[in-house]
Amino acid sequence: MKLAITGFSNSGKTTVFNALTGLNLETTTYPTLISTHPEPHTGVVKIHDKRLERLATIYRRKKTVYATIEYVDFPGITSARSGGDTSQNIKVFDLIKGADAIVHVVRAFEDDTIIHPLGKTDPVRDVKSFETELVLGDLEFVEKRLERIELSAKKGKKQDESEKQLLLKCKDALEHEISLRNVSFCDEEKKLMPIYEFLSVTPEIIVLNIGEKDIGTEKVKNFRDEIENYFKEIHQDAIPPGSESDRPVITLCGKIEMEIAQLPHDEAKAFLVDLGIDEPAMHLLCKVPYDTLGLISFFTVGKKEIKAWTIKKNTEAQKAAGKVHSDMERGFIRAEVISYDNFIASDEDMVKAREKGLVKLEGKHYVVQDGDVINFKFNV
Ligand SMILES: Nc1nc2c(ncn2[C@@H]2O[C@H](COP(=O)(O)OP(=O)(O)OP(=O)(O)O)[C@@H](O)[C@H]2O)c(=O)[nH]1
Ligand SMILES: [Mg+2]
Repeated sequence: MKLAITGFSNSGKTTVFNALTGLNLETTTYPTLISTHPEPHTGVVKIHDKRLERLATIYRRKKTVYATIEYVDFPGITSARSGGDTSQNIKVFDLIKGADAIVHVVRAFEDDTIIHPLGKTDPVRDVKSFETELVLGDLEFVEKRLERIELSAKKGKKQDESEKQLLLKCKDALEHEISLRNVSFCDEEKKLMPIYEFLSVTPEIIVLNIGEKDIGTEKVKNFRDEIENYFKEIHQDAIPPGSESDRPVITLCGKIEMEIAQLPHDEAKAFLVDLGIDEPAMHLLCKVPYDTLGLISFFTVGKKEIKAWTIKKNTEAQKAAGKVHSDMERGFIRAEVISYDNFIASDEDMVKAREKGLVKLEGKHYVVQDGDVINFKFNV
């Protein structure tokens, strides 16, 4: 799973990246330019899963393989409205395309010595402005694509009307500054949408980067409420609540979390208690994308390794087998499945679980559930 950390310059993206990955990249008080940092920074984090760890202590295989999140840190974007040069944005957006979700770092800390492109600290303004930049990015893309269609039509090439109609529908919304996540699409259109990798439908997690002095204060709560209310307002006529347009808001103090991420485990724990932080950002954020992206985990116990796999909700068994190996998908016969909870409830004993009939034989259309422990039977 790949998450793109992005947002306006000097919002604390690199600081948050360090907090999430435990790495120690340089943070600066001046905006980083893509010309000086053309390659984004990448950090890979294991997703801790107590269930996987429990299975590992029961089965004692050589290796335990966690699911991972890859975080990518980009230079900041600027706003056209504030008179900034937005040529960097398009380059940053090109890099973001292909990510499973955007982690949007929004500045909520105050420091007059660190210049923000939009001025005084104002998280709601930043959330709105960022959305506008995504919309403009998508609009530019749609216009180029339509131009190309126009051109090939002039050359007498056969047209794909459904593509053109979809792009025109998107263009109309984008020109009215409506983000595509707030537009309803029919099933046919939904099938076409993923190929364009539109920015304004990419799942987005908002990280409010708050000041050290503001942890646990009313001020932070207000910032958060304002953003959530804004989302509710714009979603009212569009998509029902609980759908993919939901954008979770997380608050954390990047600067402190970055320091914590560099500490040994015990020291970090004591520090967190002192500060009244329940769970470090690193762990908190690992959980969110699963919900936001509609993902689940299943487990396999092999001869050498115990492994967690990440799949989308509603994936059928045969497709899930393909995650493990393409041969397993091709030659799929059936899946032996037990839920993690049932396994634990059978005294962590597969023989007992079998006696109780809790190990089920499932066919290729079985919808894999979060926490399933699966043994795929296949033949190629
Ligand atoms: N006081 C305070 N300062 C912070 C916090 N987070 C980041 N900063 C400071 O803000 C400045 C910019 O931080 P970066 O993490 O480099 O910001 P960025 O968004 O990566 O910046 P660009 O990549 O240049 O767009 C640095 O001086 C950080 O120390 C915070 O939570 N509190
Ligand atoms: Mg940076």
